Amino acid sequence: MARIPLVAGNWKMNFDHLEATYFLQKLAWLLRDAKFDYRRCELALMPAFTALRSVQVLVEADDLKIHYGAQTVSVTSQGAFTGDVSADMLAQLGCSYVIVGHSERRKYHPEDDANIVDQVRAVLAAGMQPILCVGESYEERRQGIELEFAVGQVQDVTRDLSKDDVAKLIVAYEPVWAVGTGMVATPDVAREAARAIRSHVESAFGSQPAQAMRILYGGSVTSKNVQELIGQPDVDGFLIGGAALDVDEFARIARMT
Ligand code: 3PY
Repeated sequence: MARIPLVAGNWKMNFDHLEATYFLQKLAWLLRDAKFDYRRCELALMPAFTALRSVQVLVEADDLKIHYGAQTVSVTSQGAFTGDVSADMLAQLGCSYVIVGHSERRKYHPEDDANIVDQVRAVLAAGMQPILCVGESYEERRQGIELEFAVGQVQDVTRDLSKDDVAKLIVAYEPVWAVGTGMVATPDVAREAARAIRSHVESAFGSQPAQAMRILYGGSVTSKNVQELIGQPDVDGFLIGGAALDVDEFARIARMT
């Protein structure tokens, strides 16, 4: 089964709504100029909540083929949860994706496995696709348990999901030691992790969801390392941090993927 690669920019807490709009306009212009084929590679941007409506307006007005989504979501649908944003609110803004379980959310917010499972369910129920982040810390890698750890995180989240839901899941293998550090996984490391995750899904849910599921690599991706990473079987694209804040660099990565 051919999987269309996905290049998703995780803007984290950067860009207000005007900067987001400017970035998107320039990106669309750069890609038009380069005759970018959106059917060959899907693109997505994940702005802060405050920029989502401006992104939606621009995407709809200019009929842009660029998808967008959020960086986290509430596990509840409405009510007295100050500061939270529900999955339905995001779906209403035209979001296609929601990042779930990013290592920065796991570190700075009380997002444990149970909460992450509930976020995944909320995103799926609202008709969007979760981008589930998994990956080991430096310590787990040092102990030689990195694959067990990353696969274990996928296992914990998918355990009670249906085959159909698993097929909609996107997994981003983002080793914590590579997030925002400038240290990128070698192509071998990315390939081994992606293969281990897909093999687990295949043995737990069968070949159809395993072959449908896109597995991204994340962690210090730039145009300098993207080509050898995308050449790895089972790596279906990227979740990009710092390099997604530079529109020329993001367009370069999109073209190289
Ligand atoms: C990074 O590359 O720093 C990321 O966190 C991508 O999500």
